[in-house]
Amino acid sequence: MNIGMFPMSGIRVCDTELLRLGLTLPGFVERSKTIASLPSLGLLTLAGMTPTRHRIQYIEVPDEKLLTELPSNLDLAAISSYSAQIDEAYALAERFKAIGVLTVIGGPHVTALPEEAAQHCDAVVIGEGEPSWLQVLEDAERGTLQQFYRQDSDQYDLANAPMPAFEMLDISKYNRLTVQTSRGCPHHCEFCAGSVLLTEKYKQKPTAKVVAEIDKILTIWPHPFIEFADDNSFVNHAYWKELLPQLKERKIKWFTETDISVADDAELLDLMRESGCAQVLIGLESPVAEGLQGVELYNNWKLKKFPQYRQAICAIQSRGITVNGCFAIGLDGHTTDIFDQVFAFVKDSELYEVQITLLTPFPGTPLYARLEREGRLIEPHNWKKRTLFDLTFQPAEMSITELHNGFRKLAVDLYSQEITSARRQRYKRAMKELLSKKGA
Ligand code: B12
Ligand code: SF4
Repeated sequence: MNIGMFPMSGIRVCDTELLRLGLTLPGFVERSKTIASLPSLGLLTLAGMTPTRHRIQYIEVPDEKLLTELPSNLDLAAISSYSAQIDEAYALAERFKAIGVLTVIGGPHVTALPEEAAQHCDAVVIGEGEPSWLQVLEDAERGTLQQFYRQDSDQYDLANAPMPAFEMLDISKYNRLTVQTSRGCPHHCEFCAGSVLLTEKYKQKPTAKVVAEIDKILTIWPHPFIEFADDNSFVNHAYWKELLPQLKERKIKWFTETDISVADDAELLDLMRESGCAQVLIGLESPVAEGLQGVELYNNWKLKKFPQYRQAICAIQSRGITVNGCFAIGLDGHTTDIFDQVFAFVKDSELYEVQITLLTPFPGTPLYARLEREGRLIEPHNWKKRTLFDLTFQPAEMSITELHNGFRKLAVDLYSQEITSARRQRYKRAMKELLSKKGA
């Protein structure tokens, strides 16, 4: 078959004022620019396990309307999207269906809402794609494509993970490539829309497979920057202590997402730095304990960790690894003081990088279900606003306008040229001092 793989790869913000501000605020656009050029690891992985008798084209779709001409002679269009671009993904599927091309879609959004997706696509893959993909191909070839494919995620082991088809990429278009070491997370945050939506179990890929993926990337990109597409990397320290010396040998630079407990292990932090870790992104979520109450649903883990925040940031950054601290603004414990509280925390804690997002109820999350029950969702099915920057719910302790305006002002204050460079300079100074102390 001729298969087209279409990742919806745009970055979206509907709030036009914020979008305009984003264009002028240095600290705000940097991370979006960086991630905007990430490829779809999901589709590359499925491409990697596709039997060689099929021919595959990989075409990124930053905006569905820009795809004026659809590729000809396709038998199957495989589409991947998150919530924000799902309407565009459905529109693309409808265009393919209209010209007789079979369509299949996957990803966390359609995993949460398979019936919605089935109104637009011939087949919907629920959950992780790998355990269903060969069946999808066989059925498409035979003309017996089913409407839904669902496999028990417990049955799929990352020890069987295929090698992603990185060779399909035009590497000149990317400034980072993604590699996944794990799926899931042992915590259960109410708003989490990451891979916990795909698998309940925390799974890890054997280190030998991770190293093999990096070695493959090295054949197409000699000095790569790797972004680990994990939701929470350092759950199993022994695993990383086995992996990190092997990364060190390969002289790469890398970034990942983790919870704060990584700071408790000095040996691990040292190994991370030696192996090229540039930055870790940590979901701090709130600079005040009130906001963390009830966020982690199993045992209030995030609230329990709150007293260690400043010390942990210091421990990580003192290794020369910068911390990108993320805050979800609008948590139920947040009042109109939250904007000043975030600003003050960023200043005192000496965070190098900060990411503020609005708390966002994504479909399939416990947060979405609760806010729906409480009648607090604004335009519950307007998926294009699930961007992390558009307000989609009624906050508990302030008005919609207060949250909206406070968030914009905080973005202006935090990401201004002056504050952004002050943060960077402060970090550089601290590093210099540290090095001179070490040298003394
Ligand atoms: C890389 C990435 C991107 C890339 C995507 C690259 C691309 N071209 O597709 C870019 C930069 C474009 C991006 C954009 C956005 N992102 Co993003 N991104 C990520 C990130 C960092 C890693 C995702 C990843 O690679 N996962 C690994 C792969 C293997 O998993 P997967 O994609 O889910 O694929 C598996 C299954 O879902 C399934 N599958 C997926 N697609 C398909 C298709 C078919 C046909 C089949 C059969 C199966 C299948 O099989 C795959 C293998 O099992 C995550 C955070 C994280 N650490 O995970 C956020 C994340 C996915 N992004 C998120 C968000 C909110 C956004 C944006 C809205 C940001 C913005 N304001 O613009 C946009 C939305 C774009 C859209 N299409 O709607 C949320 C998603 C929430 C949600 N449920 O919608 C996440 C979870 C971050 C977060 N914590 O909130 N993102
Ligand atoms: S710690 Fe992060 S990845 Fe884990 S459940 Fe919470 S938000 Fe999701």
